[in-house]
Formats: sequence, C-alpha cells, structure tokens
Amino acid sequence: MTTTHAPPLSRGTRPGSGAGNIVVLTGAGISKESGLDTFRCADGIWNRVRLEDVATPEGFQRNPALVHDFYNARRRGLHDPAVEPNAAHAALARLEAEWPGEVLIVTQNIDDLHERAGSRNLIHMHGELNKARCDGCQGVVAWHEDLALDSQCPLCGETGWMRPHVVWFGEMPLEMDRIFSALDESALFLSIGTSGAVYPAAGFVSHVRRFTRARTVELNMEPSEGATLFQETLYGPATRVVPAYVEQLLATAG
Ligand code: BV8
Repeated sequence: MTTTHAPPLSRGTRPGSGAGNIVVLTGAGISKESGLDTFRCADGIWNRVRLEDVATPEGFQRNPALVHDFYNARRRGLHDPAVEPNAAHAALARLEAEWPGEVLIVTQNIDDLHERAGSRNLIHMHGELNKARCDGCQGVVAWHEDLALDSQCPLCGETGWMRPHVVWFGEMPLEMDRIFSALDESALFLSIGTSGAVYPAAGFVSHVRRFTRARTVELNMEPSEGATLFQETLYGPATRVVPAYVEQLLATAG
C-alpha cells in the first residue's frame, strides 16, 4: 500500500472539524472483491464485449436481445448468494452512520452492494441493475428477473418498451443537480475504485478543486487517469485501504 500526503490543510477545512460534508465517488473496483467484474482491468467486461454493442442506445436499437442478455447475465450474477458486500462497502456504511457531517455516496456501479451494506444516502448515477424502465410511460420499477423484448410494463401494461434502468454512453447520468450541489458543499471528496475514464464522474475531482476548498483523496488499486488531481492517494485493495482510511477519519472527527 503506497501513500502520498499533501501538506496539512489549514484549520477549518480539515475533514472532521464537525460540520464537514463528505462526498464519496465509487466505481467497479469497490465491488471487485465481492466477485463482480470491473470494466477496464485485464479481465474486465470491456475486454469481452464491445461497449458500443451493449451500453449505448444505438446498440440497444440494433440488437435489443443482445443487450438484454448482457444485463440479464449480470443481474443473475448479482443475485448469486456468494456475491455480498465487502469490508469496503461496510466501512462506508459505518462512515455514514458515525461521521458528524453528511456523507453522500455517488456510485457509478449498478449493483446493490452499498445498500446491502447499510448505506442510505446514496445516488446511483448510472442506474441500477435491479430496476427496469418503460420507454412507453417512463415508469421505473423494481426488476429482479430476466428482461426481454416481450416483457410487460407493470405500470402501463404495454409490452416491447422495457429496458434496463441503466445510463448508457451518450445518455445523461441521473441526479446530476443533486450531485453537484453536494460536491459544492463538500469538505472532503473521496474517489474509490474507479479508473477515472468515464465522464462526467471523472470530472468531479476537477470541479471540487476549482470551486471548493475540499480535500481530495483517491483510494484505488493503482493510480487512475486523474491521479495527479488528488491531494492524497492510497493504493491497495479496497477491502484493506478503505476500512483503514475510514478508521483514521473517524478518529479525527471533531
Ligand atoms: C454523458 C453503464 C452527456 C452501466 C456506463 C466529457 C464530458 C461529458 C461526457 C463525455 C466526455 N467525454 C466523453 C464523454 C462521453 C462518455 C464518456 O465518458 N466516454 C468515455 C469512454 C471517454 N460519457 C457519457 O456518455 C456519459 N453521458 O456524458 O451524457 C449528455 C449531455 C447532454 C444530453 C445527454 C447526454 C454516460 C456515462 C455512463 C455510461 N455507462 N455503464 C453498466 O453497464 O454498468 S459507464 C462504465 O464505466 C461503467 O458503468 C462504470 O460506471 C464506468 C466507470 O468505470 P469504473 O467504475 O471506473 O470501472 P473501471 O473498470 O474502469 O475501473 C475500475 C478501477 O478499480 C480501476 O482503476 C482498478 O485499478 C480499480 N480496482 C480493481 N480492483 C480493485 C480496484 N480498486 C480497489 N480495490 C480493488 N480490489
């Protein structure tokens, strides 16, 4: 585990001074040790399937059955009893419960491991595998089994309009206003388990540096594409570095 430390911040902006709010961005790396694949690692999803075919509206238009198969396989994988929240998810749920200020998790992940670990203040900016959306009535419903072209919308009764409630490339991520409001009020921005390859999430650290005095920290297996933008970095498996960092943070809580 390697660590780089910036000079201590001036008093008042030091996280843990009581009122400091924390925004935590997570990516696929936080779920890796729970048995879920990442996207860009050597054994990642985008090395097995083209994102243009399964994670774009054009791909869905071209071959909806292929896209349904892709997300059905991932949804079934998520429901495997062996797939459970890990110590990193649990540490973030503890941080939310024990930190004196607000803690918001903004996850790029579409799995439900943060919720299952106990996190409540959570935004899935790229959608959720356990939800489906009807392109007919725009209704969003819980969905745990396979989706297909002839799936019926439980809200409007139409068939042929159901799709995964997932944000594809070229689509607007969810709850962006709420995310930027939280970033603007943050005293600490943590980025965990993300390659920093996908925008607008990858741009959050630049936004925080430009418009706030928040401390920026990256916890990852290896330097992300935005690593140099972080004042502090800790590298190693999330189940090791995240609990250690949360422990240290709570020890400083005012
Ligand atoms: C949009 C679907 C605008 C769900 C995904 C500049 C500004 C704005 C947009 C763009 C821009 N430049 C380009 C764009 C377009 C595009 C984009 O960013 N393209 C990239 C490829 C350049 N962005 C978009 O299209 C976004 N939409 O901008 O809309 C708009 C404006 C007006 C009107 C309409 C629209 C939408 C982006 C969302 C796309 N959907 N997924 C799904 O199938 O899951 S993104 C996909 O990548 C994943 O979902 C994931 O969320 C995301 C990021 O991946 P990571 O989570 O970081 O995973 P990755 O594998 O890359 O990295 C894992 C990391 O973990 C690694 O660093 C690894 O070292 C580490 N790790 C591994 N093991 C461990 C570990 N760390 C700790 N412990 C371990 N054990």
